[in-house]
Amino acid sequence: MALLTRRDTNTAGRVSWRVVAPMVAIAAVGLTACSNGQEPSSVPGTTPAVWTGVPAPAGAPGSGGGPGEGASAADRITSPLKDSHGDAAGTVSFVQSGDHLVVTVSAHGLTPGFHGLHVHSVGKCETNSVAPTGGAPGDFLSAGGHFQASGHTGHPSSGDLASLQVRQDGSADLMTTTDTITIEELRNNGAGTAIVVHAGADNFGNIPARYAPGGPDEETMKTGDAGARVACAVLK
Ligand SMILES: [Cu+2]
Repeated sequence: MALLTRRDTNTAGRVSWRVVAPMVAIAAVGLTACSNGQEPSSVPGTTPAVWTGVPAPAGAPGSGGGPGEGASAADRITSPLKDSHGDAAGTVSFVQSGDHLVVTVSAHGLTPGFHGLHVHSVGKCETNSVAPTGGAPGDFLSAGGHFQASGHTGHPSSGDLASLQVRQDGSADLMTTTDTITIEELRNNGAGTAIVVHAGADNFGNIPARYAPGGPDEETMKTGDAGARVACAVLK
């Protein structure tokens, strides 16, 4: 039990301790009554964890609440993911935290395994749609190709992100960071932007020369061979 005490030293040099905040003991009794199985501790730094320094960066672990808590609206995008049936499939958030973005994805209803995850260059998430460049329709092809920040042309594309690993129950949670795009670039792109979850894993163009002596082909460089698009969120 935590009691706030004060160290006193009398004129003879003897040290004594006395309780100066008995209310703390009452609060501790209240905690003991909780049924969450956690025991209160008198040791600083143990459960519950408390941020005692400067405010945590927006979106960082320990900043309180969910990612983006504390960030201004200008520094944050939060959008609903939808699947190929048009149903809710989770949420995504992008929070500018100094010189980088904190990207958080929470998804459900997906196939277990790794899924390619990228920012795409058109802010449209339409099922059974045609790509801006034409061709046969497919789910979320309306979102166009991978997003490139102004002046960037290489691979990986600016909007390529760490892959989403889906658990056996179809849900996934990911927090990652990137400094290849900014909130302003996502929000101010002329055609808008979207984040797309692909059906398959992204190989990031990493095809060994023994399989492709001439290097990965154009299709691999475009998509990382991540295949069809299974979930999408417009970023705005
Ligand atoms: Cu993609």
